[in-house]
Amino acid sequence: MSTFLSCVRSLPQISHPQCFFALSHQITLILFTDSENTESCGRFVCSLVISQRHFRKISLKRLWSKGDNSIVKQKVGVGSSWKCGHIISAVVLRRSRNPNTPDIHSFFQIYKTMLLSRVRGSLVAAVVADCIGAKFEFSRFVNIDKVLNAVKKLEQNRTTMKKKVAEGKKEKQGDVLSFTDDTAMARSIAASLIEHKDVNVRDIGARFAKEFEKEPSRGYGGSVITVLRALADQDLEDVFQPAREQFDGSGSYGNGGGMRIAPLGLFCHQLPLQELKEKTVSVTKLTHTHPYAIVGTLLESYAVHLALSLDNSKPLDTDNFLGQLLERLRPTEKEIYDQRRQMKSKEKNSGDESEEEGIEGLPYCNKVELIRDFLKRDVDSKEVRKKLGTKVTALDSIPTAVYCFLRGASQSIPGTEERGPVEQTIIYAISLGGDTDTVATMAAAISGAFYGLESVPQAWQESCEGVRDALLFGEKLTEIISAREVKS
Ligand code: R7I
Ligand code: MG
Ligand code: MG
Repeated sequence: MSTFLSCVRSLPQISHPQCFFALSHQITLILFTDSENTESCGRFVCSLVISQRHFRKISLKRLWSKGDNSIVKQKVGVGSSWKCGHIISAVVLRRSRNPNTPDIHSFFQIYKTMLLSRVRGSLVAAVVADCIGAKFEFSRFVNIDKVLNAVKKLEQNRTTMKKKVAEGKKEKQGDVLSFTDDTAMARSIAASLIEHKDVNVRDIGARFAKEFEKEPSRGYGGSVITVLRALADQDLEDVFQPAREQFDGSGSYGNGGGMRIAPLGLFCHQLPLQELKEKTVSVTKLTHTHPYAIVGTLLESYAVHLALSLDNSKPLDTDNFLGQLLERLRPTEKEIYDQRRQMKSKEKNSGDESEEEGIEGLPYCNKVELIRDFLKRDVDSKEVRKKLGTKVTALDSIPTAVYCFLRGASQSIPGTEERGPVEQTIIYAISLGGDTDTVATMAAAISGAFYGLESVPQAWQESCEGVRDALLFGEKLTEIISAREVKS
């Protein structure tokens, strides 16, 4: 048994530090976990196994009926070095006579392949949404038809080009849409995470600055450029200082934190939520210190992280998604505002906690509740623009991105019925107008993490700058996620 367990331990880990697998008598695979992510993790593994058809799932109830917890533990040989918590899922690996039955190693290989598709799906969908959305940013009259015409044109161009190549004519590159600041900054975060295998704010700040210096006309926010110039100073003692000084010390509440955060949400796959929260806050504070920008960025990183963790073998349960999102967001939003009030009152040295000007209640949670209501009825674009917003400010765009993802997942966007959910999400987000590249990129990052790369049309991928890099970043991030050492 001990040789057997050490063999199990050496398997590519499924990457949650508190997630362990044990194999008993080479027929039973049981997932043990103490983590807060147990449910989704368990469901994901079960569906993966079932999808292979060589395995038969037995319910927890049936397992219990065969013995109590201690017997199960004993049966699978769980030793003291194994963290065994709440058993949330059990599957039986049936020994098949079929020589093609995947063994445990190919089981993990399948898991990795699926993860790769979803990590890449998120990054690539975000890039194409930024590229396609950029053309419409702040243009006054946008609607579904205009966006559909633009994507159809792009698709036709690719078809024509392929035809020409097939006829032996010389390949022309065709029009390639450029990405904007949203992608430029997300790439910096992805590249830094890959190099350092963790968040290194100084490095991310330096990359933001270098990227801006190299290509300043990618459409950066009006005020953030001051911060980016200051971050170029390698001797800067406190990297958060320039951002703190924005807007007379209140910090920017633009959506620039949220538009670039997806790689971090993916990177933190199956890490504890606390880590995701802390890392998101520090990356945001490099440019945006206003609590609205911080909470908005957290909403986006939580949404990407959650989308990646959910079982995508069945249609998304939008109500459940919102419920889980709110469960994460509510304590976080309260905590961020409380911290800000304490900081401000300390600054004033008054002793009592004064209300931060303009911050009342939990506006992000209220907007997420509004999304729940919107999904239950047929809401027109005008109402979405008015109540959720499509502005450059975080509070008026990040919840909108979550809504666009869920609306696309519900496949209820008129005129786009024949298209998949990622396409619908992107087209719909852009059709709302306003900050089109940014709302679309944030919505697409969530959607791609759930539906995977296959949901992003090839023609779109071939028409946008930066897709090849996104594929590469996706591959490297997946390697890091799946090779993460199990911490005991
Ligand atoms: O947030 P940020 O990086 O901008 C991102 C947006 C995306 O749409 C990109 O596609 C790109 O177009 O820009 O840049 P910031 O300059 O920090 O914020 C954007 C804008 O929000 C600012 O230029 C201000 O107009 C507004 N803003 C504020 N206005 C008043 N008071 C942000 N914070 C404040 C504030 O505290
Ligand atoms: Mg932009
Ligand atoms: Mg924008």
